[in-house]
Amino acid sequence: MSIILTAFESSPDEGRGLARDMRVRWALEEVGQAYHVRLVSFAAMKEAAHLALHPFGQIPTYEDGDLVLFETGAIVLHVAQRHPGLLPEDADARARATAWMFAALNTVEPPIVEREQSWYLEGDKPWYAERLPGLNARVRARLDPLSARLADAEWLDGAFSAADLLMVTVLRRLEGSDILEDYPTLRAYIARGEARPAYRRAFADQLAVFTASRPVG
Ligand code: GTB
Repeated sequence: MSIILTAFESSPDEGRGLARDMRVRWALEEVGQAYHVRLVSFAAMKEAAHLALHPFGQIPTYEDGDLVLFETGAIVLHVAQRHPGLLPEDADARARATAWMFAALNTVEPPIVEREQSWYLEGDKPWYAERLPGLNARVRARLDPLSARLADAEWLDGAFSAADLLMVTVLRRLEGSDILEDYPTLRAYIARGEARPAYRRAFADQLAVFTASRPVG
């Protein structure tokens, strides 16, 4: 039985590892599970075969035998529950790590995505310059307490866990924006995540998809 993920055939992030398959690749690398990737085009994602795996026609999906999952939070949690290495053994510590997983996806990621999408969709509109300070403020309202809470700690709650994996991938979506310049603690936290061997393997694999899709010459 082998695990199969879906990922963009041609990712708009151009190999920067910002699409959400990166989280699942990283999780599987952390727990040492081999997987295959099926690349899908934007058109194929909206066709019946893919919609049977993902009701919203998105990537990533996860297949393992008869089990089909969508939503990266659910997939990473499933991987972390099935294999040692991404969640603490202690029940209370596991519950706290799960809370941080939800915090990454439900509390920290939404304003980051809203800011990013506003740039894509409205960046050329006359009102965008007026809207940007509000978008930035909502991102900072999450980064300020997160940075304060992390302080000198290496990871969110004890050892590295699925919560850090999700939080680092969420924060990476700000890379290249000037916002992170004000958060050295979070920049160092992201760098610690990116330095993990499992992250590097996952990143190299998704980059190889982009490199292979580029025309030669
Ligand atoms: N909540 C779902 C999850 O966590 O799995 C969200 C899944 C999702 O948004 N998938 C995106 C998708 O399939 C790809 S990752 N979009 C196509 C569609 O909805 O039709 C989001 C993403 C896309 C591109 C970049 N980028 O270019 O930097 C970053 C993130």
